[in-house]
Amino acid sequence: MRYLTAGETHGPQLTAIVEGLPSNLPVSLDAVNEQLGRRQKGYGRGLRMQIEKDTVQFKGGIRHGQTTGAPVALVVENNDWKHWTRIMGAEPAEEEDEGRRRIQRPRPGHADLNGGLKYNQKDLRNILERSSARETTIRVAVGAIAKELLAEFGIRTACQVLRIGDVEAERQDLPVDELARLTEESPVRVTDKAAEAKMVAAIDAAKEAGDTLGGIVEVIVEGVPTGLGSHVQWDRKLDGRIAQAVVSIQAFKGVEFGIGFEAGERRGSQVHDEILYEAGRGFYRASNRAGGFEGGMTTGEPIVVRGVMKPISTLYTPLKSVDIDTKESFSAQVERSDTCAVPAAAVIMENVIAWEVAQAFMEKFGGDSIEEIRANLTNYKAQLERY
Ligand code: EPS
Repeated sequence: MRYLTAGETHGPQLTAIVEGLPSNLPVSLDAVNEQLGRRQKGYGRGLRMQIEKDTVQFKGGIRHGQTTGAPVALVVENNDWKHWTRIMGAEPAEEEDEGRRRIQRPRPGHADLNGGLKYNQKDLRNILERSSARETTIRVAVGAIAKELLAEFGIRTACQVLRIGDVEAERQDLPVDELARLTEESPVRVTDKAAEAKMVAAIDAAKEAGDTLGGIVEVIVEGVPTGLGSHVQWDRKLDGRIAQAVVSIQAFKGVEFGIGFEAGERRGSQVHDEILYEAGRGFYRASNRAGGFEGGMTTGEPIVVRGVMKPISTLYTPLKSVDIDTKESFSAQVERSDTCAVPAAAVIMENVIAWEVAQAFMEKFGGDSIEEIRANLTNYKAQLERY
């Protein structure tokens, strides 16, 4: 399976084409819109989320609520486009047109300067528009379909926020369904109520100061069969693919599995998970410090991944930058932005990981229809029992 996205933050729409989905997968507008709605929520978001009410349109590959096996085309329109038609229109514009809202002061931390140099663009808006985290809207729509595919086979996902700025939430080891239910009720996607209040206060304080906050989020995937991914080739290791997907989310700077970076501090005996066996249950691990992976393959224990998001780079108290025309030092351009998008980032990470797991699932059990995949999975489970 593969997909590509297109579209700008203030363009008419975001688009994705998803190739390789099996036929007969039930997909509903409501299921995708639910994920889009989750992505829009969270304390600390800016004005843009009040303009948008992200809803998906199915433009190909889905008929009467099910996939047909053809490429699935997804569209999310930008409500804000109506204010940007002259600035962002595809038709030629006069060079001097004041309405272009040209950007010549690159914002530190964004793609602006590197992109401008690389693509030889003197209007950095051409970089900003595509590099914006708005693009995650359509990636979440794709991930929502991946979640539907996984759910068909009993694989479920959830996310939680573990840190915003200097406030850490207590991590509870909960089954995914309960974690999903509890975090959904929280404006900052935590289960720890004391931390929730402190996080809200920290976001308010950062906003007051014209500053931004990052944080750490976690995604858990339960019900994954043993043996997704492979040790035999570097680019087939599923933990490696998930790591790439996580760091590809705008503003993400790092990723870890299970106990993660703490493994560098502990002795081996305090890191590895002992193997046990029980008739009926099969092989399992006494603990899950590995976060669900050994040798790039799933162990059958829950996948536990954390990602770190840096504070959003657009600051209302801008940092120093250099004007690309005059080469003089200036304060960077201020563009509308969010104070904190960490709760939304958790939802994005959940959906991009759902895609990676679904892709690996299709590589292992892949068939052209849900029925064929189900038969392959049943056959594999029987093989594991005979092992
Ligand atoms: C976003 C939409 C954007 C920002 C944010 C994410 O809307 P606008 O730029 O029109 O205000 O709110 O993007 C960033 C802060 C960023 O740095 O990319 C969204 O839909 O999530």
